[in-house]
Amino acid sequence: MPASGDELGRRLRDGDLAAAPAVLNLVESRAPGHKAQIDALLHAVSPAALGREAPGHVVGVTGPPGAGKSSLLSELVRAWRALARSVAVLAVDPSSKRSGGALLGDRARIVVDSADGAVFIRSMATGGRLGGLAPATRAAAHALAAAFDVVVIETVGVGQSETEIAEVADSVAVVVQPGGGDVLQFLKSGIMEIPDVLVVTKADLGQVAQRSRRDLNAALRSLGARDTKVVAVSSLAPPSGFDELVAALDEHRSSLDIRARRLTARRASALADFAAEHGERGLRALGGQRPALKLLAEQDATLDVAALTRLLEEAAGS
Ligand SMILES: Nc1nc2c(ncn2[C@@H]2O[C@H](COP(=O)(O)OP(=O)(O)O)[C@@H](O)[C@H]2O)c(=O)[nH]1
Ligand SMILES: [Mg+2]
Repeated sequence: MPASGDELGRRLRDGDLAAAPAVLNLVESRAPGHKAQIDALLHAVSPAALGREAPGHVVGVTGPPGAGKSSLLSELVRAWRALARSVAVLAVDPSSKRSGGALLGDRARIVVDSADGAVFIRSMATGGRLGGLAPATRAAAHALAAAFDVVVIETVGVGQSETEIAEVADSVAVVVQPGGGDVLQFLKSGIMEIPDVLVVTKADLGQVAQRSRRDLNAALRSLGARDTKVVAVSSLAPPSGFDELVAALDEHRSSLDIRARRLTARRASALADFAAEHGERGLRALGGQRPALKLLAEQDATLDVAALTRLLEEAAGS
C-alpha cells in the first residue's frame, strides 16, 4: 500500500521529524498511485492547510564541485544544532569521487551525528542537467519546511543552478573557493544572478582567501548589490566563520517578504514540474512560458504546487 500523503502531511504539520524518510520515499517513488499521494502530501502542507507559510527556512547552498560545500555543511549543521534548530539536508550533489578527481581533491561527505533525530540527510538524484532540480527535490523541500527549522538543498554548479535553486529556496548561498575566478566573472558579467549570501571557503589558506573576499565585495559594490554579505569560513578544525554565516542567513531570512517569495516559488515549481512531465510540447500547448506564468499568477495565492500543476495540465488539455 502506498504511504498516505495525507497522513505524512499531518505528521509533518505536527512537527514529527521521524516522518522525513517516508516523505522522501514517497516523493521519489514512481509507483502507480503514488502521484496522487504526493499531491495529497503537498496539499496537506500547503499554506491553506497550515494556516500560514511553512515555518522552516529553505536554504540553497550551491557552487562549483570541490568548493567545499559538503565540508561546510557538516559545520553549518553543527552550528544550527547548537542553536537547537532541526535541520534537513537534501544533497543533490552526492559528492561522488568520480566527479571529483585529482584536481578537486577528495570529495567530502556531510558528516553529522547519526544518533541525532533532529538532523536528516538524504542524497537525491539531479533533474537531468548538472545542477537541475528534480520534481522530487522541490516536493521534498516544500514538505519538510513544514516540520524542520532549516531545510538545505545542496546543488553543484555555477551560472544556472543558483537561478533554479532560487525558485525553491528562501535564501541562496553561493559557495566559492579562494581563487574561484569563475564565480567572480559570472557575477561581473551578469551571467549569474546575485546570490543572497556569498561564502568563501578554505579561509585557512590565508591571503588568497582574503583576496577572494575583497574581490567579491568589490564586484558586489560595483553591481550595487549592497545587501549581499560575503562570509569567509574554514571547515578545517578549528572551524571558523560559522556564527557569521548563520547570522548572515538569518538576516536575509528576516529581511524577506516570505509570502511573496514562497508564492513565486510555488508558481515556478509548478511550471518546472509541468515541464519535467510534459516537456516542450506541453509548454507549447500553453502558448509558452510567459502565458503559463500569467495563468499561474491569476490563481489563488494559497494553492499548493500540485494543485497549480494540475491547473496547467487542464489548460494544456493534457
Ligand atoms: N584547506 C581546506 N580544505 C577544505 C576546506 N573545506 C573543504 N576542503 C577540501 O576541499 C575538497 C572538496 O571539499 P568538499 O566539501 O567535498 O567540496 P564540494 O564538492 O563543494 O562538496 C576536499 O578535499 C576538502 O577536504 C577548508 O575549509 N579548508
Ligand atoms: Mg559535495
